[in-house]
Amino acid sequence: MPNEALGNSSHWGLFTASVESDGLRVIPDADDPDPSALLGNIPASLDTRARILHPYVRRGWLNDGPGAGARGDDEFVEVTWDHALDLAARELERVRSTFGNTAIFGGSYGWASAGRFHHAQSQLHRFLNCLGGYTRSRHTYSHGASETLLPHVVGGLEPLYEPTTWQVMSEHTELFVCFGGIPAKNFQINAGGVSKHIVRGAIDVARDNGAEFVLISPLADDLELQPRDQWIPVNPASDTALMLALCWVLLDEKLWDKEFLDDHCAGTERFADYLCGRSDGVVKDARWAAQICGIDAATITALARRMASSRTMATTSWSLQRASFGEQPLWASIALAAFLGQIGLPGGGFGHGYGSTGGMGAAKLPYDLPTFRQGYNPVREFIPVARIADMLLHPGESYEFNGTTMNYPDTRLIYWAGGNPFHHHQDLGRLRHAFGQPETVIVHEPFWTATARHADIVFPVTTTLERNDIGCGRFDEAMVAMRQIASPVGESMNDYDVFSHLSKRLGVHEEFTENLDELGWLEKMYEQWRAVTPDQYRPREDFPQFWEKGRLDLRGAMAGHVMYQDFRNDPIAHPLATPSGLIEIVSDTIDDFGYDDCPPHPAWLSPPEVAGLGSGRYPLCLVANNPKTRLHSQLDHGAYSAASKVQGREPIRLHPDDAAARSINEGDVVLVRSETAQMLAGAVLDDNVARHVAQISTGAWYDYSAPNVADCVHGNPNVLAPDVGTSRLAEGSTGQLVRVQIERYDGDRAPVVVHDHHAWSRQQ
Ligand SMILES: Nc1nc2c(c(=O)[nH]1)N[C@H]1C(S)=C(S)[C@@H](COP(=O)(O)OP(=O)(O)OC[C@H]3O[C@@H](n4cnc5c(=O)[nH]c(N)nc54)[C@H](O)[C@@H]3O)O[C@H]1N2
Ligand SMILES: Nc1nc2c(c(=O)[nH]1)N[C@H]1C(S)=C(S)[C@@H](COP(=O)(O)OP(=O)(O)OC[C@H]3O[C@@H](n4cnc5c(=O)[nH]c(N)nc54)[C@H](O)[C@@H]3O)O[C@H]1N2
Ligand SMILES: [Mo]
Repeated sequence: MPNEALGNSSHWGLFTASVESDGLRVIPDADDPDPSALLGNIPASLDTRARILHPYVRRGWLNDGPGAGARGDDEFVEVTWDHALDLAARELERVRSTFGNTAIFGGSYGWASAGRFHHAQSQLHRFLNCLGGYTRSRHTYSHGASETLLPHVVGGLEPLYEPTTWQVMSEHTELFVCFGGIPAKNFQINAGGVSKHIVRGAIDVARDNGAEFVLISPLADDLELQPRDQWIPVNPASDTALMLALCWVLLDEKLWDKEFLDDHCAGTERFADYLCGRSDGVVKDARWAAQICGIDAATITALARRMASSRTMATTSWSLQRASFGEQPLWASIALAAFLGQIGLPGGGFGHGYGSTGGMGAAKLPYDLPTFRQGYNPVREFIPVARIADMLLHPGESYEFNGTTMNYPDTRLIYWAGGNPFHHHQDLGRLRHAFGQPETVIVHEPFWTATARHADIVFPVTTTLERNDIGCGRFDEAMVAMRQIASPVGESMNDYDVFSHLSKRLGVHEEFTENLDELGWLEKMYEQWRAVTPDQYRPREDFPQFWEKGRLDLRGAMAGHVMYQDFRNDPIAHPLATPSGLIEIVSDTIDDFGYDDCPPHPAWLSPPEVAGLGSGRYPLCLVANNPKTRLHSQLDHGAYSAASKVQGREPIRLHPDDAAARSINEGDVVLVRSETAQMLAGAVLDDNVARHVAQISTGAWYDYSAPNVADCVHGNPNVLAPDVGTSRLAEGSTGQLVRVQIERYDGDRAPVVVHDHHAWSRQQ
């Protein structure tokens, strides 16, 4: 390959890279005002210790057939591509003809890599659709509770996909009240790419225009605090109580916008009865919330008054709903914003996920992007995404989801490409057991992740550095040529080529490939997109010109968008798509479901994550949030991620007083125990962490090489987190919070071997 610097894109930004004698050199894009430090992980893409270099088949499966042996603990046998492809094709054919396409689980949730063509899930889904379909998964780990709840309350997903923009807020918002913050670590990222990181700059402009920020979070660094800001440490999983009390103050002091509530909302009276204790005998006043939230009543009252006297944006991070009864804080925040009556005003109302990604609040393009079509999936079966282990362990059993009684399908074959369930799912011990159930597991991965280690057939695939693609995110104003920089590592192939080979063996080659190669597809996707893009925005450049130029600026982004403006101005002419056409503070639909874990209006249900905080066997609440130094588990072995580790383990932050009470010093290895499992981590003392709270990022690769020492010796918090849904309404993931105890660990020092496949194999 040439060693000139070529353009590329990642979920955390544009860069150019070149292969130098001492490794890959990565340079952030010159036009990015705030490039991400995560680019420092990219050279590790080519690290052969972590890469899968050949196709492999698990010994037990190869010798004794589907289902045999111990998935995850068995050794792998290197095979030729032809052999591996023959085995996979035969097995797919056997499962589909014997059990039907429903028996193939192809949900394959995960972020994969940037790039419109080599998007691993699209590749897999198109391939499986050519074969007659697959059982899919619905919604996300990011905001599964929101995706189910929002249509009931506001009639759609506008808060997630078309929120009021930063441009509007930086001009108009006087007070940002940020539940869960606007974490700078998170707005580095946007799915599909982010050519310009604009959020930090937008916050600066808002501040210059006089905006003030109130951070409500157990962690002080969920916002880059300035002297005028206020940090209100809150007990994890208690925000709903706080929001209810804020509503109560607004009601009690008649600061609520009665007119807005009357004209735009359904159920205010019943909700007010609940706030005042008329329905359950408990007044949700500031004193009540103070005990639950760990905030004094005067602070709550003062905050409510301040919110009522300012143009206020109340935003909840997605993390709030990734916990037990995760529907409640989001719903309560909408009720709170409705009480304030600023929904639909520029810079007022509620937001959900500002800062959760770099795209949230960036201007959206009013047209689609080039797409690799997935085709039609005739299989109707699906699961809410986080019910994967339940599905595998309980085939045929019924469960509730969003008002429907559903049955888990009987999975015989799992096919995963572009995700890492042994990163993203909860209770990984249970997931290992669940992955032991089906007859066959096929995984495409560049790296020896725990998911690859739980496969029977492992196909080594390329990273973006080793292929050509088109890069563009949905809130992005640039489309870039992602040019191949390096030769495929080992024997790895593009996902597309693996599926092309399989489709030939299965008789659907033409349907899957349309007889096009990589560049042929890029040209087709680009030209199809150009043809349907509205005239005024259509780029002049044809594909060869675009490819030569390397970059297009996309036009038309809706920088001045205000969410629900039309509805606010005229709710009769522009009703919401809810049964009442209004914001449903009370939902009769949800009422009819009769779920005690998701009542018909926002309610305090006392999540186990916060009940009895500071006492009992698991006195601490561990915040297992998204990582600062990587994207999920991706490139955990990269330089930037590796530099954060403590004695090679994932850092866990504790308040100095909580550490002192446990004789834990900075840099100690600690044992973290939950009801579910135990793991090792490396202690960091930090008073940015509230009392009785600890924090560890997700994404340390699951290292189960020394089960006599701990379930994970590296620090993947998903070994600890219980595998329960938010509620029967959404069945969303609850991985954000888990109750733990932490102690200094002076025992056997099992090394972390997970990033080096040779070291791992020796350990087995
Ligand atoms: N406890 C806890 N758990 C959580 C969360 C939490 O807050 N707390 N957050 C959750 C959230 S919001 C999310 S979105 C999930 C994220 O979960 P995932 O999206 O599953 O995590 P990633 O590490 O991004 O996994 C992507 C995988 O795809 C691989 N990959 C990259 N490019 C390619 C490619 O081109 N082809 C193929 N075949 N593979 C590729 C990568 O190597 C990586 O292993 O985690 C969830 N898990
Ligand atoms: N660097 C980086 N950025 C990322 C990602 C990544 O892996 N790395 N992942 C991306 C993805 S897929 C997603 S979905 C988003 C996730 O976006 P979020 O879900 O918003 O992100 P998290 O970091 O999990 O949580 C944000 C903060 O919420 C706070 N928090 C947790 N529980 C509570 C609570 O009960 N109450 C209050 N008030 N605060 C609480 C925590 O202190 C935490 O730091 O991030 C995206 N951005
Ligand atoms: Mo996510």
